[in-house]
Amino acid sequence: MANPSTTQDEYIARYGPHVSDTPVSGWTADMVPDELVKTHCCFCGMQCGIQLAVKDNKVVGFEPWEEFPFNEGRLCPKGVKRYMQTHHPDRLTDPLIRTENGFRKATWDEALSLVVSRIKDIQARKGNNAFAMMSGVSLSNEKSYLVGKFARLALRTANLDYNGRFCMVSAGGGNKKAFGIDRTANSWEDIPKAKVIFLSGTNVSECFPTLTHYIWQARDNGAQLIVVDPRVTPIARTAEYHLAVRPGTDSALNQALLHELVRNDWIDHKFVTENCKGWEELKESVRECTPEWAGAICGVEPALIRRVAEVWGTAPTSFLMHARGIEQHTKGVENVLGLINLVLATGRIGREGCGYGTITGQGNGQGGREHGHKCDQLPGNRDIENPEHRAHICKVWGITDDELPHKGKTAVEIFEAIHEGEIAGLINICCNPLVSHPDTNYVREAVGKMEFFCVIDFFMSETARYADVILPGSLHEEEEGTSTTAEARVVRIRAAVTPPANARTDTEILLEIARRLDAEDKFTYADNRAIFEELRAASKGGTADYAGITWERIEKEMGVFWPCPEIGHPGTRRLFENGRSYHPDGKFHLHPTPYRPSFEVPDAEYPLYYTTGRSVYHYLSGTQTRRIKFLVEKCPGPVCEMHPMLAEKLGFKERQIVTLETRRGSITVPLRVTEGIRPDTVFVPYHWAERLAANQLTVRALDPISKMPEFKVAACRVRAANKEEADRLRAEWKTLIQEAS
Ligand SMILES: Nc1nc2c(c(=O)[nH]1)N[C@H]1C(S)=C(S)[C@@H](COP(=O)(O)OP(=O)(O)OC[C@H]3O[C@@H](n4cnc5c(=O)[nH]c(N)nc54)[C@H](O)[C@@H]3O)O[C@H]1N2
Ligand SMILES: Nc1nc2c(c(=O)[nH]1)N[C@H]1C(S)=C(S)[C@@H](COP(=O)(O)OP(=O)(O)OC[C@H]3O[C@@H](n4cnc5c(=O)[nH]c(N)nc54)[C@H](O)[C@@H]3O)O[C@H]1N2
Ligand code: SF4
Ligand SMILES: [Mo]
Repeated sequence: MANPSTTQDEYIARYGPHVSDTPVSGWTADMVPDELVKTHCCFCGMQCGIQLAVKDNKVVGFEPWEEFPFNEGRLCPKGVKRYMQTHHPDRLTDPLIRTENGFRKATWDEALSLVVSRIKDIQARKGNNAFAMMSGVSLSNEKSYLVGKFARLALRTANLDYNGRFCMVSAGGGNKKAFGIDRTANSWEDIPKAKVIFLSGTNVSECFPTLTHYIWQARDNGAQLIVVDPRVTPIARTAEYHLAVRPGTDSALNQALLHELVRNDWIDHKFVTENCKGWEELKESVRECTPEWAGAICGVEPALIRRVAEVWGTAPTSFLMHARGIEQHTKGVENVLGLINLVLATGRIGREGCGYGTITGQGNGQGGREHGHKCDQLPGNRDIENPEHRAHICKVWGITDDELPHKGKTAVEIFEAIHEGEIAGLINICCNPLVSHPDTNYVREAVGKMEFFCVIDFFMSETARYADVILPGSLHEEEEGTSTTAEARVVRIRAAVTPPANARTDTEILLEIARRLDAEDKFTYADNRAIFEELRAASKGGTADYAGITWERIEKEMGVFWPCPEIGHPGTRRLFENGRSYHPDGKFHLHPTPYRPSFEVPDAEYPLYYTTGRSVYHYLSGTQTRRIKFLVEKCPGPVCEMHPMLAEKLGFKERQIVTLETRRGSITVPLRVTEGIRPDTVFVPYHWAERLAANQLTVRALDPISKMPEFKVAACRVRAANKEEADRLRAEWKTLIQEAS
């Protein structure tokens, strides 16, 4: 539990600007809200509690929700301004159909008839799998579950995948291999109790600002901090030990750390012998992996690796966390397993102050990856190819096995199949691949080749611009439901308002399409609660078991942690307390993770590492935050971070406009010269579209297990921008600032 004695003011005074400095919105007399609705922020996986202030069916502001135990009223700049999107002038409120001269407004009946006739036509000619669906986990659990069922039973296609494929799948793959379950092992309550905090590949202060509070509490309690990141992120600035690895080399570092643990016998022998499988093989795999060997690969001093191994090896308690910095690689699963090996070798899991967790990114990145959004998965985190798992879901859905499609293509593979003409139609809900998919120029070509493309969104995203039909859907605060936070706490999302004008809820849209596709009998829900009730039954007996969770319990208990198999069950804050994993043999599985290079590494032609990530002021593909003036003024567009030594070598100055190039594309951006990055690496945040998209440069190479793209490593070169590029950039930034309101 967060320390209740730290008030928001004290917090800001102490820890700086990454948390709201406007804790209470001042209401003028004519603005006093009708109602304060207790719900959660629509953005990241922290799912901070917030109260939305509602007046005349409009969200007019917010108040902190201090009783919600995770964040106790604290919010970050995005959370503070989130309400501004609800009635933003850019909201789509009517269905739109593409014509030769752009989009025209249509009635719902006309738009839906067109969607359904095109689905039927494509499927009749090319087979059911020629029509695919892409989804996203900003959607609630109810909507995620509904999308999974909708794709399989209404569209009758195997080809459904989701934007978690760009986000959580390497973590999920590693966690399932090691633990047999895919969630963080502990609730955040264990963080302040740990004496060593190890953060690998996560910029927590900018990406999960409210989680940082827990790390600061651990610091107050005497914890030492280890950070692994090619950049000196705000949290790295405060760490005792910062290992600025070369992008893509974490597995060498992890092996060397384990080598040192073995050499110094900082191993929990009882735990590895009794509770783990694969120790001898793992130990053997790191025999030659000395700090000197790893240091040369990672660009880190061997002495620092030794010291960090000692700090980790001799810690009484510890909490290790990682995020996309180590996961978005062609060896993302291996990187996850390499870190889990460090936790298991020292036996520091499953007890107070001893924890491990991947920090889930998107709002419902946890729940959304459990209930059937993925091409290989069914609700309850069941395996779509496991006959027993299929039988359970067939029973709940009232179908036979031959009516349930098998495993389909993953996200990047869907766009490749579109490129090849194998997939001819797509419904895209809650995803903006023209910004967030690797190699966006390739995606644009793919999208242009489709026979029919339908987007369900509340804003005209860059992807929606390429659609044949756009259906105006709903925001987080416009539907009842639940979401599952990064610590596996299932929380209640409350409908504060109804969708404006002619817009509809996402659920209504999907149910109506299902009805028109003659699948009405499978989708007879009275309301979203009925969907949750079915989800409970569908998840029962799976690893992500929600059977004991009800909407009432969630409200009363301020969230319930899964697994929660029965109504009387308290929920599970800390996994593995009995020393057993979720594998049938109950053992924790250790896996050797030998180092191998990234798909593309710098060479004479492209001599620098290109890596990408986030800014505190923007969210994902930016559709939602690029429209909010406050955030755009703070951060109008992407800038490239570059070390002064590199800038000097290349003859660049601070704020100079430069062009970065890889084998796939180029981007023109201003330079930020900073000592906070390795001299062989440049960093660009990815929240912008078209010619400002960082993903024009990234590579479509995938992790073989998780099919996660390698967003974090590409080889690039940088040159001064020419006049035309620089003028265009200035015009683009001006437009970005003008368009926000
Ligand atoms: N402000 C903000 N917050 C967000 C989001 C957002 O868009 N904006 N998105 C949310 C979502 S969906 C997600 S997934 C999370 C992401 O949260 P994070 O994973 O914390 O954020 P990223 O910026 O993607 O990457 C984290 C760090 O990885 C480092 N890195 C790059 N390459 C490597 C490498 O090879 N090894 C190591 N060790 N580190 C490397 C980068 O320098 C960066 O600082 O944030 C969530 N929160
Ligand atoms: N280069 C690079 N690329 C990356 C990453 C990186 O670190 N580097 N990170 C990756 C990660 S971790 C992620 S999570 C992805 C995210 O990538 P995307 O999923 O493409 O990003 P979003 O901005 O969430 O796109 C969601 C779209 O759905 C809409 N939307 C949001 N909520 C709802 C809703 O409730 N209903 C409906 N109907 N629509 C909604 C938004 O308006 C937006 O247009 O990007 C990935 N791409
Ligand atoms: S930390 Fe995440 S959930 Fe909390 S206010 Fe910020 S964006 Fe929203
Ligand atoms: Mo993400």
